[in-house]
Amino acid sequence: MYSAAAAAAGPPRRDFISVTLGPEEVVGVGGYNNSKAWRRRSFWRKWKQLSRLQRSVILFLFAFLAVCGVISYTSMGEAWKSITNKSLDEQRTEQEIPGLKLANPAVLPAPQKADASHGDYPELSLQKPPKPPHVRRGPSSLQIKAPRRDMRLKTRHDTIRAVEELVEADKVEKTEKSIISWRGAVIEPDQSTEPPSSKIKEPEKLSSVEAEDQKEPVPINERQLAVIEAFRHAWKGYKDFAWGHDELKPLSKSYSEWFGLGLTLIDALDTMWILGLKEEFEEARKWVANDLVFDKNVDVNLFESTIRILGGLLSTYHLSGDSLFLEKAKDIGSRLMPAFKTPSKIPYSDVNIGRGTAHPPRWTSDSTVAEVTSIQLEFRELSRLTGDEKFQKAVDEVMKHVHTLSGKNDGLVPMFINTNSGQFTHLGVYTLGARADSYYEYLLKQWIQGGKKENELLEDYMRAIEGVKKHLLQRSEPKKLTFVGELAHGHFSAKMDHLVCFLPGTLALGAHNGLAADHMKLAEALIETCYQMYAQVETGLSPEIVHFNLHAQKGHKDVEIKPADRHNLLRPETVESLFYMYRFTGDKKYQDWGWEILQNFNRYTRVPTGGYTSINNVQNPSNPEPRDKMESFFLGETLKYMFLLFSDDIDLINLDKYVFNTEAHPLPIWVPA
Ligand code: DMJ
Repeated sequence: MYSAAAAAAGPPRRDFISVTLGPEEVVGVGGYNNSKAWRRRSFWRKWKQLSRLQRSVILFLFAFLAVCGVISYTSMGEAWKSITNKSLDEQRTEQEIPGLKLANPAVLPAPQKADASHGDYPELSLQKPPKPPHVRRGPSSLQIKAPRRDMRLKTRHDTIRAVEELVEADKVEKTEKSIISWRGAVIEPDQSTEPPSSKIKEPEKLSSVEAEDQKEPVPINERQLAVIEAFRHAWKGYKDFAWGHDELKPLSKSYSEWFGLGLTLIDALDTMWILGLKEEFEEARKWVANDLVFDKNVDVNLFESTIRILGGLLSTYHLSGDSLFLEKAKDIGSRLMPAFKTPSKIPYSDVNIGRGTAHPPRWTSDSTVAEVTSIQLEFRELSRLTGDEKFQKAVDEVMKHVHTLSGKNDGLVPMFINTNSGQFTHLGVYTLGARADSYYEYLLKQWIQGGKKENELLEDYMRAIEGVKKHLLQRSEPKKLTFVGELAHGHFSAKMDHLVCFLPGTLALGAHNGLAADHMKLAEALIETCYQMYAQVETGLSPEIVHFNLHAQKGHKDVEIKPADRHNLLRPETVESLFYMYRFTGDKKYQDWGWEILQNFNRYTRVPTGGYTSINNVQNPSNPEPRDKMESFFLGETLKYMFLLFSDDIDLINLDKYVFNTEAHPLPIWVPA
């Protein structure tokens, strides 16, 4: 926690500050200087400084290489064709993991949208030929489908206007001092996700997602408009009462501080980008540029600051192409690295980002398994962007170590791991909820991020899902809902955290990526359960934890709630899974369920003066007992997934190009360079 006492302590150590760029590489407001023209001039100067002999040798070498290139291209062409013509099944067989029956070939009852994307992205197969070197790299272009005639849709510009009217926001667009190209505008790919500094090594093997041609402004619908309105209402509260602070307290019109790093603002950046909220984004961007300082004597939680801050900055960098966000990401990423200096290399939970020291919680030398295994997507991406492998090395080592550990139960992991011994502790308790949840999520997502090549990750994921099926699945009464319970020292408990509702989405994502078709079936069953966790409750909002009835009793519902568990923190997991399910099946019921949830958030958690609040009692519609706190993930995740769920545009964060971190920040899937 950030405290005045801590802030008053000694001067910060600076031995882990981020890479500093030369002035010519620094991007400021209004300009980006890593221009082709600059590079051309510099290259020409160097060329002219060479002797005639040196120039001749270089020219000869180029000519020689070109001839070799032509010869080898011709001779490899046939072999390459035969590889790429292999069916997906054959390719899978080649990659099969011993002991695992991996993939049933047919995965999804794919909707027409998903089919279309298959055609576009052959990297869905496991062995994609490398891209030619001229391939452009850069941020995605988003929302790029032509308006559909059969729907009452508006263009993005219409939408923004409508929302502005709705909330009586500023009527006149101010003259734009455009910081960067906005959304559909053209961003030169070589000014975007390419590492901006010559001091930073160009990533060798991997490239980012390919930039697409710019297309029509995005059509969006009434439900998406309602999400935009909700976001702006939440943002108004944050702006009026908590600007630059971690979380809004909407009732007391104040704020709470966790790390003192503007958590809500950073978490919300890419949501604003995706929703098309230009003014809000630019204002927030200014705060990041002028006020976000990591050189602070403050303890932060490694996991939380990685998924929210590092993840948020990286995805905003990818979407906007604005290198300010990459610079900030490098800064915070470097400052988090001391966490890995432990005897076992399993990171400590807490880091002082100003002093460069790290430590476990006061009462234990354990870390949480989910925390140490759910920081990988972000650090791996940071290495790819900076060319500095230390970030990826540190987090990969954790995964490799956990892969070899004993103490798992058919792939299910305990909740704690010791930072000295590197061993699991508190053995015997297995859950897909708090303290273990995103371990499973990141196994799959790292495998996807890395181009589906890292078999140990896939092996652990597949094994774990088998473990879930074997030990944790049960059906409730009377509706026979499939749910994921917990196992404690051999005893099954019918308890399920709302957090577990990430699982249907993750299973569906795996199935979409070629894993077993029965994962999709399980996803369908589980998302129905997660929806019932809302629908069977008086406010239509899920509690934090439910207990399922295993025995039919007259007048009893499937879902039972204990008094200590009946709060709702505006969590995203069910909406997140609804989004994946809709993307992959096209079944409108998932949109309708999400719509019900949004309306209930509006009914019971919206604070008239701005913001939304978590509540203490989802069972009491006449007094849900507001808790006076808006978690940053409501803007970072819940509303973002809501907006994506209501969209019919699969290019609005295309799931064959991006993988979401556990805080809903999309990061590019790597493709071979
Ligand atoms: C978020 O910070 C992340 O989704 C995390 O993985 C779990 N908890 C919250 C949301 O519920």
